[in-house]
Amino acid sequence: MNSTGRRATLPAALMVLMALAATAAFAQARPSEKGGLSIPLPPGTPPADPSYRGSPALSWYYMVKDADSDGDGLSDYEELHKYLTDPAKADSDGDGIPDGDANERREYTYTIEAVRTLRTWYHPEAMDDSFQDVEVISEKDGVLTYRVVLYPYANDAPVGDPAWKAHASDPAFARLLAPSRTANWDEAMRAEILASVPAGIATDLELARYLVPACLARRTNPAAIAKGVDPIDLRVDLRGADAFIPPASKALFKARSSRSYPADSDADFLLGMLFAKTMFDRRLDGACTESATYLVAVLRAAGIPARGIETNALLDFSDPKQVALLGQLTNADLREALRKEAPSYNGHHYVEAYIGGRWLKINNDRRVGVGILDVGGTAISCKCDAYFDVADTPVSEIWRKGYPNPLPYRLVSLSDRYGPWFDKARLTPAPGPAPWGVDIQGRTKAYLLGGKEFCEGNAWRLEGLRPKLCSIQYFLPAWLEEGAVLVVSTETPWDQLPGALKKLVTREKHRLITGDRPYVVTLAGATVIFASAGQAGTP
Ligand SMILES: [Ca+2]
Ligand SMILES: [Ca+2]
Ligand SMILES: [Ca+2]
Repeated sequence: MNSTGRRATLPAALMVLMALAATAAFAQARPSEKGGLSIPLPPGTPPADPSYRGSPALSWYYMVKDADSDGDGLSDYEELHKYLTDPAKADSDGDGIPDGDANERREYTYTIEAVRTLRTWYHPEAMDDSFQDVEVISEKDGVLTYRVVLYPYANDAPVGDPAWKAHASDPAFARLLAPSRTANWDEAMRAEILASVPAGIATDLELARYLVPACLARRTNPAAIAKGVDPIDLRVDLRGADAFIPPASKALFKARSSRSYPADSDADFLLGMLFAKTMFDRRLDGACTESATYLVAVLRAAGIPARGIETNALLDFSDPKQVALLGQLTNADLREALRKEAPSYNGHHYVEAYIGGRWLKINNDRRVGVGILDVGGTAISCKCDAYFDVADTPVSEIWRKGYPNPLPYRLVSLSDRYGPWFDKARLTPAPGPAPWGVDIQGRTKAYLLGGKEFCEGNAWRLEGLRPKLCSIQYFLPAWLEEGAVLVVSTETPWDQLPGALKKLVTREKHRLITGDRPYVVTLAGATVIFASAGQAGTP
């Protein structure tokens, strides 16, 4: 992208051309291999739409148009949350070059610059978001070469935009609310979801923060397919009138007899594996692709526009040349986190929901408002596509073309940079491994502070508080309000305690807090409980 005019609206004619090109490219993509498995889908299954690319509903098009108070080409929101430049000064550092310049944008934060290639499955206008700036270098023979500047420490903050529902009458936008081929839902599912919502939830953000953990937690039945195997491994092609399992993965699909969920037929098994309504009704667990489909359907049924996103790892770890590029990174935390990634394909599906006029990322670990760090097993995720339904995408086609070699992405060059005005204290979230938890703001009444195990082990003990699941990424005393509850793991070391708590609990006292019993103190009208895993109990 250029230095100004970000989030520029794609010309309508260009979008039509892109849609036509996509249609032409995928119209003949239906597989025809002999020996595959063709499975009829139930009558009434919505069709797939392989021409989804280019839809404004999958870009940043509908996002609330923020003010640019200083006229430097960057919105106030982007300056506050992504670039960390001054939203009131067109030239934050006074060097004569405005903040909107591609380099100036990187001077107040930490960024990674990479050149990557993506094969076949990509969607440039959907890749540009709150965490990455994308510039297309070339598009040739189904391969996109692009430069990306990643802002790993950017963050999204929802705002109220009461006018957003006006978009719902726009046909492109309405698709973000409608049932689609696998992200299907019906009135019965909608009614069951809405009936479960406690009183007092007033905004879409509160609703998402309630529904995401609640609907993920209701999945108590074992995954329809083996752990680590998902529809991508099975290469299911759902773009045609029926589902097609190619010969290469037919045996894997048929091996389900050893799985714990009983399914009578191929069609029944497929429904439980891939279709949101069936997952919801059967309370089935699943891997990331199914979870994304499931969450998209749950959110849409509840009236929150949602879409799936495909991300992949920064590099192909099976290629020593690409791994060697990690040596270019000066950020040791990220460099080492990347080196620990699995040396194989590492891609992830998660969700973007349109809340308060912004696209917030939602992950299947219950986090609402997550970024690009430490998501789905990737130290940094690079977004390559957004879609209405995973069935629309060419994932099965790509995977038939020789997965795992070659992988559909490659890192060509890599560097990182701490801007000269970089100030660690201004980053939210702070650098380091992304902690587990939902970003808490608003009316939440309970918070958990501690490691992943502690939070997961105790979240459900707080049922009865609103919302039912509460957790915390970063402790901000301002969030503590009269009547709120903060549960802190006794495993939390002294130096990791929030400053406000340190003032309340002396170092000596902290040493005395053991796992024997919850230790209760009050702070600014809120109750603080130090507890070990499994004993937070009812405050
Ligand atoms: Ca500005
Ligand atoms: Ca500025
Ligand atoms: Ca400047």
